[in-house]
Amino acid sequence: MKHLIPLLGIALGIMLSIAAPKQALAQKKIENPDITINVAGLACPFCAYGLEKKLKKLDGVAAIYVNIDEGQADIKLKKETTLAEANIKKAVEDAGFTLTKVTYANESAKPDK
Ligand SMILES: [Cu+2]
Repeated sequence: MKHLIPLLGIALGIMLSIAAPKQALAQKKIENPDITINVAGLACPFCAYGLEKKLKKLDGVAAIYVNIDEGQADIKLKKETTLAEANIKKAVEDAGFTLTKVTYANESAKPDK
């Protein structure tokens, strides 16, 4: 009976490891992202998926592309919207990671203040 729980854990792990990379692969690379962020702690497709989910909830976000190898995420915003660094930071931290850098590729994505 004692070994049943680890076994269940392994079975669940296998199921998730099959499902998660598919999620990650389903991501579409973003052409000309408005913002690129560097995130510390991204290790696997689960991380990428969790981060993507949090970032997508931010107002104005149209698309996210997480690159695990580079430790980066590209953000595409909806037209005529801006996204403050503080909001990005909060979403990244809520997902369990550390924001190390924010690069606004498109200055119009940056709020005035
Ligand atoms: Cu992970």
